[in-house]
Amino acid sequence: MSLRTLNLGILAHVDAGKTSLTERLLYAAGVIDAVGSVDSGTTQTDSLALERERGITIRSAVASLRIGDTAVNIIDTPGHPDFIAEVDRVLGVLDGAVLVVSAVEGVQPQTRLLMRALRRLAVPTLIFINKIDRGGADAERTLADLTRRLGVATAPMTRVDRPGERAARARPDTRALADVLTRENEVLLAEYVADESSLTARRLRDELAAQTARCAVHPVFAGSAMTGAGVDALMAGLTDLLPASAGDPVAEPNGRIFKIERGAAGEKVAYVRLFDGTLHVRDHPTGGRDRITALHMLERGAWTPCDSVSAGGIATLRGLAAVRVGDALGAARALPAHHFAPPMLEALVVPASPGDGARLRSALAQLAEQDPLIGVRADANLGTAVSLYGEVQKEVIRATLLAEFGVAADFRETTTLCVERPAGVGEAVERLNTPSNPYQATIGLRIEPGPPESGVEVRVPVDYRYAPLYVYRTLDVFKESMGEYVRDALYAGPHGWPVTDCVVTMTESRYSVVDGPPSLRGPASTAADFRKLTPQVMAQALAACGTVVCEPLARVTLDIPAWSLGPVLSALSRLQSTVAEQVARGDEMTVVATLTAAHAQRLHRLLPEATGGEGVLESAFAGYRPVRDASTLRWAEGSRS
Ligand SMILES: Nc1nc2c(ncn2[C@@H]2O[C@H](COP(=O)(O)OP(=O)(O)OP(=O)(O)O)[C@@H](O)[C@H]2O)c(=O)[nH]1
Ligand SMILES: [Mg+2]
Repeated sequence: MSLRTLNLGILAHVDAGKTSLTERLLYAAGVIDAVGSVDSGTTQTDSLALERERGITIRSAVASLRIGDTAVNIIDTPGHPDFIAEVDRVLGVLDGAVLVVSAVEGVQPQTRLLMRALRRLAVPTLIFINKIDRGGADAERTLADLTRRLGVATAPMTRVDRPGERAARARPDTRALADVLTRENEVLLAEYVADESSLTARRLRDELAAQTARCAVHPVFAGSAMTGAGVDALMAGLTDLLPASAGDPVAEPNGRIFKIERGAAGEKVAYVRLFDGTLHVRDHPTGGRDRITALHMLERGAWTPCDSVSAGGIATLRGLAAVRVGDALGAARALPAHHFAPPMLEALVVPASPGDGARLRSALAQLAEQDPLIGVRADANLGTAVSLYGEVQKEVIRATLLAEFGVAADFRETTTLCVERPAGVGEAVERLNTPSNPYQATIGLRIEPGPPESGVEVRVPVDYRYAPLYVYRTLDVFKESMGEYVRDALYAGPHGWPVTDCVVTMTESRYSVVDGPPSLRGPASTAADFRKLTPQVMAQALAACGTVVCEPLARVTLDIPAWSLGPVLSALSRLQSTVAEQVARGDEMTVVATLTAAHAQRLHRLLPEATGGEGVLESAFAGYRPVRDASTLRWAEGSRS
């Protein structure tokens, strides 16, 4: 029997029941003998101490089970918006997904955000309406809510008896299927009109799988992760309706690292999804010197050592010291842009005891490696700043620093994370053997504005004769190293924010050697000379062009009761928002507006009062804009410049 592999993501708004559902699936498939619970901290996938304590998922976790001839790798993801970066990385490695929606709360902000991302990436997705056993559960209303608020075609697969009771059950009911499927397929519609009985159950199921695979429709199951109701039907749906992974095991290896953790001995453990090819122990899949020292695959719930892994599955790799989350392995694949907004907040982090600075920085660097969307910036004057999605993440980082690294640290107030863009073109040069230059190197740099959201581009059009190749081995290594020094130097511009959306060109480069011509004679230049001189020249070039501080904008979508439109619009105007859209739908309104990220935070806090607790806010990154009102940044300009 040949085994298919399905890499399945479980996604949802916080608390919808992803971890409970994962646990229930593992139990139903016989992987575990007893169902653990989130509330008592005994589930398979919420395994971190902090997750068990708080009852929320913080990191994505992988588990596996077998359904018939399908090996399913389940990735349970966090739902809290502060941990969206975890979901971001996982999206690119999925064959299919289950989007969980609570039958009590219905569609929530994160539900919409995730559904949009899943559809953008064309990930075939089933929907599970969970918690049908809880008081107030209404699967019919939730289904209507899904169709209306997510704007997607849904195919109901089950019907709920006794909703809201412990005894609630979901039974298969696909009477609406022909109707849903013929809407998308005219050939099927013609057959249906000619002869209703031509659409056999088999035919409908194949058509449903085909439409699900191209995200034309989303099959909707209902049930309860708590009681297990409806879970069998969902499991059948996973194998019948979602496409298994395809990949060529003899092609060149092509994989993506989507998670990194530390093993028991502190070693780096990288999780890879292998799309093509085969990896063996002792391979060098990164092109560098690092070899794979051990490979593990999940087999019926347990990580099992193996000699090789082939296309399709998920494995852990040890021995690759330099890999980071998001890295491509083997045959290069263009890295996709992030699927969600970058963090818009930042806070300074300071050690509780002054002597702990170095340990704090090294611990933060390790955390950032597990999660590259967590930016850590070190600045001689300001200390260390961490970019953030929100307050819960801040608490989690603080607790992690203490528990895993033994470093007590405090965060200062959270502020908006701004950027600086060059205001024009700036150039500077420091030459060898001149009084202002304490280093043995000549470096010239020019900085100019790049397109918005283009990041930093570094160009090093330097001839090999002007690069100290006895230090850097090859010209490419020199160029890469210069690129790194420049990026490091751009961590903080004249106003203390990271400099971005610019092109930096190396305009001059010279080194000295003991027996060189007079202008280039001196102690042999070292890498440290180039590394240390770069920030000095960069700072001069930045001072020459000047920079514009820009703050992040948020585009918010507000779903509010119609009666609250007045108070909401007046709050939006106080917060200097631009209202782009107002749509009335019965006694509900949707308002779309753009405002600064700092004001969006405030709106978030004002909303419950303005809408009697009924309003829902969803916010997305909408680019950067020059700061108009520096006071919105709180300590930003005051203590930084
Ligand atoms: N009554 C009932 N409660 C449920 C059900 N599923 C989950 N819960 C409860 O809902 C809460 C959240 O469940 P989790 O499984 O942690 O939800 P999650 O989606 O994994 O949450 P995060 O990972 O933190 O986003 C817990 O208290 C669960 O016991 C269900 O089907 N019925
Ligand atoms: Mg969870």
